[in-house]
Amino acid sequence: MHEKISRKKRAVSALLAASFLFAAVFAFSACGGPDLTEEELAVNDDAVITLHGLGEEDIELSVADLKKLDSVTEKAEANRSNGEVVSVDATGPLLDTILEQYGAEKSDFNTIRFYAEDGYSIAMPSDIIENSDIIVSYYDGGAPITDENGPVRVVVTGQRAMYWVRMLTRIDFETGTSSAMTPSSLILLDSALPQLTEQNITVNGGQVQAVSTYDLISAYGDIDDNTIWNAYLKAADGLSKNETKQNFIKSYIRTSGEGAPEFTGPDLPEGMTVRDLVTIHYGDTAFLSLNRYLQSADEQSGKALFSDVLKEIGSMTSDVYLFTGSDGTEVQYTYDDIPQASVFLDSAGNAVFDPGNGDEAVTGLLSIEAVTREA
Ligand SMILES: Nc1nc2c(c(=O)[nH]1)N[C@H]1C(S)=C(S)[C@@H](COP(=O)(O)O)O[C@H]1N2
Ligand SMILES: [Mo]
Repeated sequence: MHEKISRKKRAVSALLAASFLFAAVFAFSACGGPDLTEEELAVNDDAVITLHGLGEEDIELSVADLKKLDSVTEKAEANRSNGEVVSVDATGPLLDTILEQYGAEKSDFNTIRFYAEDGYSIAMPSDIIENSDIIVSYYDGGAPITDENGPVRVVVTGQRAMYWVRMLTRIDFETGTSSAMTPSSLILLDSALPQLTEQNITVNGGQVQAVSTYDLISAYGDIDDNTIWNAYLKAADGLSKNETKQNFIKSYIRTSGEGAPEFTGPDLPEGMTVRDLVTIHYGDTAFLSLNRYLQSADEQSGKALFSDVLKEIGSMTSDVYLFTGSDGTEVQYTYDDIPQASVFLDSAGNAVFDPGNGDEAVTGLLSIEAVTREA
């Protein structure tokens, strides 16, 4: 009798132990992601990313190297430009942790640019660098990141998916201050683009009409200026991008259809295009789409004060400005003499400068130049 009970007891406790073990294993695998062997977890260990700008020489970091650093695991979501949601459960070191190894920190840099295997690249501006967790992830959902997404993906919590660079190959750390935001001349794209040769280019299998940025800069900017490294693009929805000169110069501006003017090109990955361009800054030349600017800024009056246009393109401060029309007309005004000056599009779509003092307007306004710059 006694023996029987104790045998039963033993059976019960064995069952309890087994179910406890089962539950524990189940719970473990549920939070640890898929059950993968060491070998399966290590498939990408030899993949390498390059860090440029942290010292004299470039640094090569393998996935195996990344795994040796303290890591975080975060579930994150981001919006694609088309409204869809990208979600990940990312594991990897924070960019801060990587930088720490080299005695650097995020705030040392003005811009950090990420490059991918497929030609995609994006510059991250300093406000995003400062205010977000940047995870250099090697696992998604506890498993190595495959195909189009990996082996390494940048995940920037709370920021647009365009910063979540898949197939990461290289990170450039740039220290130079962002120059170029104080132009000395402004070109109106509304007048400039029609003067240049339109080309038929193929983008995503479709034909579009576009003007090459090389032609645009050759005609209105300084194509031979070797001190220019970047172009700055701003769109009607507030999106701003910093593009390498190299990528900028080999691309195009689509001139018609929805979303025009659009920065695009046959060789530009889809995610790098910028629709509804309002401004482009290239060296000390600024380009403005008056059409897009008026739509985004002040639909009611249909015109913009000259002083607001100056603000939009960055402080192009001067005592005197020269206004030039496509037909060669030139007028010059002292800033203080034209407080009511405005620009607008006439019914034929021509950009017009109205000095607002009773003088004749300039129709087909092509450029505005700062003649005497304030010291
Ligand atoms: N390598 C690479 N990464 C990229 C892109 C790309 O074209 N190539 N597109 C970016 C853009 S614009 C978006 S919206 C997201 C889309 O994320 P998904 O490809 O996971 O859907 O990836 C970003 N990362
Ligand atoms: Mo995107």
